[in-house]
Amino acid sequence: MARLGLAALPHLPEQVRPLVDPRALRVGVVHLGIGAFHRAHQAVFTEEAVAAAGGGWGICGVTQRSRGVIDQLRPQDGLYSVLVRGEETSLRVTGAVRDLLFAAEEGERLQSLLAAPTTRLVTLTVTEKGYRHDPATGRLRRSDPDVAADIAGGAPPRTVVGQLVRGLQARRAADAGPITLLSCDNLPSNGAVLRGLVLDFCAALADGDALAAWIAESVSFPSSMVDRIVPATTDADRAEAARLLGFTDHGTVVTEPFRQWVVEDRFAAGRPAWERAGVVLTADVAPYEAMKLRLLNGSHSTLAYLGALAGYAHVADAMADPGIAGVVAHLMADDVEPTLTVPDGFDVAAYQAELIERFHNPALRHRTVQIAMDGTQKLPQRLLGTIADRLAAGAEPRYACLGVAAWMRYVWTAQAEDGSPLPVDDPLADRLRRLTAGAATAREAVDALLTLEEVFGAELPGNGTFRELVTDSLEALTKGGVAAATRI
Ligand code: CS2
Repeated sequence: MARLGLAALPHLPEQVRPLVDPRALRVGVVHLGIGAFHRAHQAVFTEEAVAAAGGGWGICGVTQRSRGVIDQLRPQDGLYSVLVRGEETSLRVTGAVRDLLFAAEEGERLQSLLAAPTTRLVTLTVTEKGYRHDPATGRLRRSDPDVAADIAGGAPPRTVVGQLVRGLQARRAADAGPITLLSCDNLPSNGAVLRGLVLDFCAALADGDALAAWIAESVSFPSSMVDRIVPATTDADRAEAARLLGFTDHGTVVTEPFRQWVVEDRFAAGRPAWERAGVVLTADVAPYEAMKLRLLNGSHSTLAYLGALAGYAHVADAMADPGIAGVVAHLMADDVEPTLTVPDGFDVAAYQAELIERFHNPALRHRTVQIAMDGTQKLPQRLLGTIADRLAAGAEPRYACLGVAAWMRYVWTAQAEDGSPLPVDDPLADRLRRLTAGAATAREAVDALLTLEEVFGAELPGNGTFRELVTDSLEALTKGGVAAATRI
């Protein structure tokens, strides 16, 4: 079977062709972190916006560490299909990605692209750990060897913040005009966090003050909330895409029907007409962000750790366990909901019901260990904020604390209840192993892990109620397993 690419377009069934002519689309967006999520989310919205209202908003997708996506998409002229799995399955080829770049090998090209007047927007999905910040404080980790190398002028820059600052430096020198940097990662106030990190980096440079002053005038950092569940693509997904296309597609991505994007409308140099594609453009993203991070991602992480420990490979299998499903429902309604400021006219109960339905989607094979990754970078915004708010209100956030305890059990034992190994994939994995190596009891494991100040902050570990709730849950998980701990 031939491979997808521009030459295949005339042979594709009408309903699966891109909405725009990829050949006619100029690059105006540089996207850092072109993984599956970007391809199933922002790229799709952007293509629809261009189809509705025009504009040179083609995307140059940048990948950081591995050539994987380049090798998938370059031979396909940037084309790939999005396979949507819900009650029915549908597929369409996206034509928004017009160029690809491997940052580790093409540092100069990345810098020129960031300095080009035609580039007016940079978007990012580099995952939580890609920001190289302390999750508890939001500050740049200057002790990180890659960050230190980038500050010292190493080329090409190895970190995302280093790439951005070097690109902005070149843009200022070229007098190429204003630009917007739009974070699309699952972090609260992601725009403000990115801005803070860029300025932290500037502050470490000899000529950083002038650059920081130019950034204050010329660069905007809107926040955004992104939502679409995008599990890793499987061989079965690729086979299905090939069947529907009549061509092989090495870059296909699989996702659910639901999609949402709420963006703070503060762009220094224009933007695609995303509102034509259903994006919500608003003055304040914060309430949406908190809702999504605490309800969806907080539940997701809790489900992932409890599910993986109990031996469930996929989210939908874990949701079929009444104990785990009960914990998720209570976590949302009892612990998270009272902490939220719900946007006017928003039905938060319906939102929760919809989330539960999305988690049950049997057509999505979303692996629990995929979500379990990088827990130290995810817990603060997903569960610890909820816990801190409820404790301050005098309440006992039992279910959120059970989520934290499940993470502890996962990283402490690195195995499921049936003894099979679980991967602890985390930038702090070595620290986690060292901290818990000597723990013989649940209480010792809790005491050891709560010393991670960059995750738990300085105050929360000193709260006795928190410590007891987490310890009780970890004891229940240790003695009676997930079944005992989730008996409500
Ligand atoms: C998940 C998210 O992997 C994870 O940590 O919780 O990727 C989640 O699927 C998305 O945020 C949904 O929008």
